Amino acid sequence: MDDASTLLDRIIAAPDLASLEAVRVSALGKSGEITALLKSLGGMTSDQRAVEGPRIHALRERVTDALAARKDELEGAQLEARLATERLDLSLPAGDVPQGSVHPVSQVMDELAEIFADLGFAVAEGPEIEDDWHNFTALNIPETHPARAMHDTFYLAGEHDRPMVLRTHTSPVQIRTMMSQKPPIRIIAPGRVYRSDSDATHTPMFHQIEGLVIDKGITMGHLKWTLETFLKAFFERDDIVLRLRPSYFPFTEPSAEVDVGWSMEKGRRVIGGSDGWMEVLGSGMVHPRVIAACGLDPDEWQGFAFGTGVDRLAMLKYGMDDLRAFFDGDLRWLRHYGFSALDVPTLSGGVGA
Ligand code: 2U9
Repeated sequence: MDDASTLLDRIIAAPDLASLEAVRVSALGKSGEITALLKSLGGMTSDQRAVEGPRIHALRERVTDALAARKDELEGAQLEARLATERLDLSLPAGDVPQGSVHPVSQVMDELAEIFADLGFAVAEGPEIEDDWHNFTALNIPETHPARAMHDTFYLAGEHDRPMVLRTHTSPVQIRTMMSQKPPIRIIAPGRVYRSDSDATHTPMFHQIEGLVIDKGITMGHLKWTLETFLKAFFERDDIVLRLRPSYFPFTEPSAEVDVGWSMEKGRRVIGGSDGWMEVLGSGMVHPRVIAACGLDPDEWQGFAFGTGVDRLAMLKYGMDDLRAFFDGDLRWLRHYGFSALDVPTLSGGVGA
């Protein structure tokens, strides 16, 4: 078995893939050693072939296996070497490459998720194309209700004569959550909503965030504390004063619009202080009919809900004055108002930190 041991030694000693290929050709190629041995079988007597045949075939198999094993080893080593040289330190600043920025709406959405996570709220999501039941009926807005017309709904053709709608608010997300999860529930539902409305202060698509708490013994007191704590953390000020004004929404009873105090600083109106009032949120106690529509007993479970526009919150916090600029995709605006991708909201240190 001299042929075998030298061949196997050469295979094991092959320093790289090219040398290994050379050994393979010299053994198994057209004029290779093993190919020649296989060819020699044709000139043998049947007795010789009975002895030599199995020996030569076994040799070919051992050499083939050894070649495959060495190939695996060399390829593994080659990959390791490549990975070692191509290692990239992602914490280093990027070089002179075009840099994108985080849109203020995304930044504010992240900040809101962070603040409400600290208060024990989970983020819930749902479809933007909704059916009429989840967007309206379950929220105590029946077909004849004037609020349907108020919402300037975009209707889409649905199946079986059931029109679908582009959700007019994120409230259907809370309906879906109440129907699929057992209370207690503490969620925020941020996302895109659509209304057929377009002027200086309205765009057909805008961003909302709504919150919902369902538990036993929930009162307006819990609502007011939650909104005050949230606004203090969001505007990063302690002098936030709230005023709850009675209002009407079909899905809450009682309902309240939430005004926050503002003051003048360097000629600008800023949130905080009490020179005047500005409406920032809508809110209320979840209507017992909404709780019942989701299959829960309103005598056992109560809750509060609130909603506001994310684009408007961003404008108030970062001093932007034109809502339409949010959706123009103007790079100069984004460079001015956008945030660095590495500028992660830092509120996780605690609300008000
Ligand atoms: C469920 C029950 C109740 C969500 C609420 C408001 C009040 C509200 C507006 C603010 C400005 C929308 O962006 S805006 O136009 N929202 O005033 N939203 S209470 O109430 C709910 C939601 C879901 C199941």
